[in-house]
Amino acid sequence: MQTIQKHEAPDSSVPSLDIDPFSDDFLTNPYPYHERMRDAGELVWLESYGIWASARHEAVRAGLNDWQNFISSAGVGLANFRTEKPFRPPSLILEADPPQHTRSRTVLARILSPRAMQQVREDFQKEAERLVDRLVQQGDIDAVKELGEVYPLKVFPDAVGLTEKGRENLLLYGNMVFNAFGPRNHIFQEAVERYEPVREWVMNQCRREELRPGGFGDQIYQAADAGEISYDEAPMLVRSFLSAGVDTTVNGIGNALFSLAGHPDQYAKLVARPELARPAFEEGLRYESAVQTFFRTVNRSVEFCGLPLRENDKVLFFLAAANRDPRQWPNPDVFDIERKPVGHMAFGSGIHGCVGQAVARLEGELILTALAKRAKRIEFTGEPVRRLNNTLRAFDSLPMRLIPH
Ligand code: HEM
Ligand code: OVM
Repeated sequence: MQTIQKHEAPDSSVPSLDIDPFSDDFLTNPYPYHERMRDAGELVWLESYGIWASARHEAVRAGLNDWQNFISSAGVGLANFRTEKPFRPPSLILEADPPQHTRSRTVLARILSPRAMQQVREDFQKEAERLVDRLVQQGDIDAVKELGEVYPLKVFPDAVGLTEKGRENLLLYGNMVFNAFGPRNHIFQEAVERYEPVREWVMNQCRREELRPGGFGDQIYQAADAGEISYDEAPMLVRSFLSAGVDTTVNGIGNALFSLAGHPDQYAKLVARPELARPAFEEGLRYESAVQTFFRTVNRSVEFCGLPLRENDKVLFFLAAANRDPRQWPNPDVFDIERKPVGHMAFGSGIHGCVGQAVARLEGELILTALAKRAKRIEFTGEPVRRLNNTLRAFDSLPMRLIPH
């Protein structure tokens, strides 16, 4: 089969924009660019990489739900695995289509089911309370280094069944994997400079001998024992947990703390009603989406949003732009923890919609509840410092003061 790289729009009537969605400027403040893309049309052509971009809520939802035409097995980043070498062996769930995807998904979805969440909830809650107790006593904290990173890096690897030693590798690995969905720009290059030792550590943790019996990781091997998946597939699915399970919640929590500290009226509402913690975390994900984008690859010629897409075209779906589409949300740029943003795209949609979302929500709920019960106010004490990532909306540092009740 001959595959041809296409870098031209199909014809001159296509709305075309000269925007680089992976430039420092775009990643620092994506929102004005999101608006330009949404207003230019349901589907627009980005000349910078010769790709389609979808930034309206309705189109993002429709595209992500059409897995037959918009496939994942050719990669969910800029690279087309049919013509370019993947950054790492493809994920058996994220970068797979049915029937492989279905097999992997069935196993991971059971391990991360609501029932499983009931079983880990107590441990996750104790850790949240212990950590926030200590940080509120401390008062001045870096909400990224001391809270956003510390909590997920404790509870999730504990639940997977990893050893304590070397867990910081998970943050480096996630940062690399999410950068690798973008182009090979300076952000990617700087992140992967020390890839090899991190990759080696992560792959070693995926071996059954390294995983505590009964933990989420070992349960993947139990699925292999039962014949649901092969023993070759098991370590790769543990790798999925270690790739997607930490940086996402680190930044989900970090972004929620950023939004709450920047909107003291909303934090006050949370203090008055700590039961708003879960919807507040959800609104945080809508308002500052931790995962900003994912790609799909066009499987065969298809019309989408009235435009002709060709086999192998790449489509970039802007989850974060969909989450602020005024066609979908009243006052989308207002952070309102009582909004209950049903239908947001921060976890994706359709067959690939985040399989770990119950874990993410549990962590977010428990951290925000613990904080609301212990700190009457949270205030910035310095400038937030962003960490640019080709896919994640992230911070390196959030200097904050936690003021006790
Ligand atoms: C899939 C976001 C937490 C594991 C996804 C997708 C998104 C996403 C947008 C869809 C990918 C696509 O459509 O191609 C997030 C966010 C999180 C989070 C914003 C935290 C706030 C987690 C956690 C895990 C996890 C805690 C735990 C293991 C996965 C996996 C997939 C996935 C394995 C692939 C699912 C599939 O392809 O069927 N996530 N995620 N995620 N997520 Fe999450
Ligand atoms: C995986 C994987 C990696 C990164 C992200 C993700 C958001 C999944 O290896 O399966 O989902």
